[in-house]
Amino acid sequence: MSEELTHAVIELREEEAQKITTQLLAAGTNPLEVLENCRQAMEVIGKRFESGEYFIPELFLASDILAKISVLVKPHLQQGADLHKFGKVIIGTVEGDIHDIAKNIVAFMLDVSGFEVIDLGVDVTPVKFVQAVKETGARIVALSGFLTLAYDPMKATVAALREAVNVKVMIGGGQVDDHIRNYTGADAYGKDAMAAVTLARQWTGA
Ligand code: B12
Repeated sequence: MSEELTHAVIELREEEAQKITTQLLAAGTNPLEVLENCRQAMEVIGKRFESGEYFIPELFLASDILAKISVLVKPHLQQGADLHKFGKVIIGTVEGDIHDIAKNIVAFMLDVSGFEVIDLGVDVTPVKFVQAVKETGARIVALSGFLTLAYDPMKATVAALREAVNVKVMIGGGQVDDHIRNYTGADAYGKDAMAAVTLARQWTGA
């Protein structure tokens, strides 16, 4: 059944994907498993894009399907969770980059793990990150970026934050790794949404 979900997402069958998700959740499937199916589907979709089988409209449709599945999954992950008790996290895709599927998954996992997430969206300038920290008093900033061209804006954002406020900064997305973390001066790099949650928990003692 859960492979059927992966398949429906890969084939961009929106209604079927939502129907299977509802059935899986009603049958007590672990919501994290549902998200893992979506991640696997995105991996295949990414490969199809790279091989020229899928184009940009297909990627937008995939992103829309994932957003709808997230809405269905959210109440199941939040059961019993004490909402937003662990503090605020500011998240955004850095300047010049508009990839947000992964950023939305990270924001979603932080949210359902008890953090108050302030999502600044995509193509976010260093100044906007600094302003948001000042306005909200958040102690953690999460930067996402998929383009090689995003590394310099990440570095500039970390520098602007260091100069103006006292926050922990994590980065992730695409080819980001520990070398890029070193280059940008961020405190940590996380390979996926669960790594983001683990880091935020460590930094807040949650
Ligand atoms: C979907 C996609 C798009 C969609 C984005 C839709 C959207 N709303 O996000 C669209 C069509 C808009 C797009 C546009 C472009 N894209 Co594009 N895109 C992709 C694709 C196929 C998938 C990326 C994705 O969403 N993966 C799904 C997520 C869920 O995967 P994930 O990485 O496992 O996610 C986890 C981690 O990244 C991590 N994470 C992410 N952020 C963070 C942050 C923190 C703090 C932490 C801890 C963790 C973390 O957690 C996530 C969840 O577990 C990739 C190819 C690929 N295979 O990756 C190319 C890719 C990233 N794109 C690429 C390019 C070049 C572009 C364009 C420039 C194309 C063009 N010529 O117009 C434009 C960019 C425009 C811009 N200014 O940004 C290149 C980048 C190459 C490079 N080295 O720079 C890639 C690699 C494709 C390729 N091989 O050429 N793209």
